[in-house]
Formats: sequence, C-alpha cells, structure tokens
Amino acid sequence: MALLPILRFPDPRLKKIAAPVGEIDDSVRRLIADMAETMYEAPGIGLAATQVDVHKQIVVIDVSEGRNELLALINPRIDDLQGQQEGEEGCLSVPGIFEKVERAERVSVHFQDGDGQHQTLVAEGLLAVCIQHELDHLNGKVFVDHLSQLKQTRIRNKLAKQARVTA
Ligand code: GNR
Ligand code: NI
Repeated sequence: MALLPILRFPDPRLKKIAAPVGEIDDSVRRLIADMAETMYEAPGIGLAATQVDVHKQIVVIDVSEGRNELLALINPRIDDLQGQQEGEEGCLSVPGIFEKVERAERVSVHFQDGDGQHQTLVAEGLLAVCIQHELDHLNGKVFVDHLSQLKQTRIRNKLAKQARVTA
C-alpha cells in the first residue's frame, strides 16, 4: 500500500477527462487500495483517481461513521437524478475552502466493482453528494466550478496566498 500525492486546485491536470477502465486486473485493485489508504489518511469521504493524477474512471468513497464501508466505483455512470439538496462541500484538492453547492438529492449510479461485476447503487443525502462530487472530478470538474466567478476568483487568491505562506 502507498499514500499518493493529491493534486491541488488550480492544477491543470484536475481538468483532464478520465478514460474508461478496460480489464479490471491486479493493477486496478492495487490503485484502489492505494487510493483508499490516501482517502482514509487525509482524511476524506471520497477520492477520484484524477486527484492522484491517474486519469482513469475510478473513485473510492466511504461516508460511514466507522470508516469501514469502502465503496470502489469503476466506470461509474449516473443513470438517474432526483430532487435537490444544498450542502457545504469541501475537497482534498481545494484545502480549507468550504462552500454551498446545489446537487441532486438522490442518484442512481451504475458501475463495476473490483471484481468487474456490474452493480447499481441508489444513494441519497451525503452519499449522493459525494458520488456527484467524485464523478465531476472524473469529468475534469471541481466543486469550485459550480460557484460564481467572484467566489472562484476569491478562492484562487486565497489559495495562492496560502501557498506563499506555506512555501
Ligand atoms: O472529504 C470530502 N468531503 C466532502 C464533503 C462534502 C462534499 C463532498 C466531499 S468530497 C471530499 C473528498 C474529495 O475531495 N473528494 O473528491
Ligand atoms: Ni474533491
């Protein structure tokens, strides 16, 4: 297992579109294990391969209290969205920034698991938010892209300032 470095907004590699995974082999399962370790260590409730500079359609999620309900979604597709909810979002690639984003309340997502089996999951609440947030990453989007231009500019400035202090 290994901890993977997480790209920080506005790194242009966060805009790359992830490619579908073909064969689900040991290298894919190893990447999932490393992504899970990285997510738990951060700590975060989700992580998309894009954030660790791997541009394949793979995400890991765990929204459970006990941090013991790992979900790995390969080639995920949302096939139904219902209702709406608004909640504060954060992102491991946008550290220290939390903003309200409007999302669907309920999603149905089709995906393959680590054994290549096709699965469908119906999710609501925080899990539904996390699925939408992670699928955005695979499509080169971060939650900041859902905000007004003014807020986006303020976030860029704040992160640039933070980077100067940390350097
Ligand atoms: O850890 C995370 N928390 C979170 C909170 C509200 C909405 C979405 C998220 S996902 C985020 C981890 C992350 O950046 N995943 O891409
Ligand atoms: Ni994120």
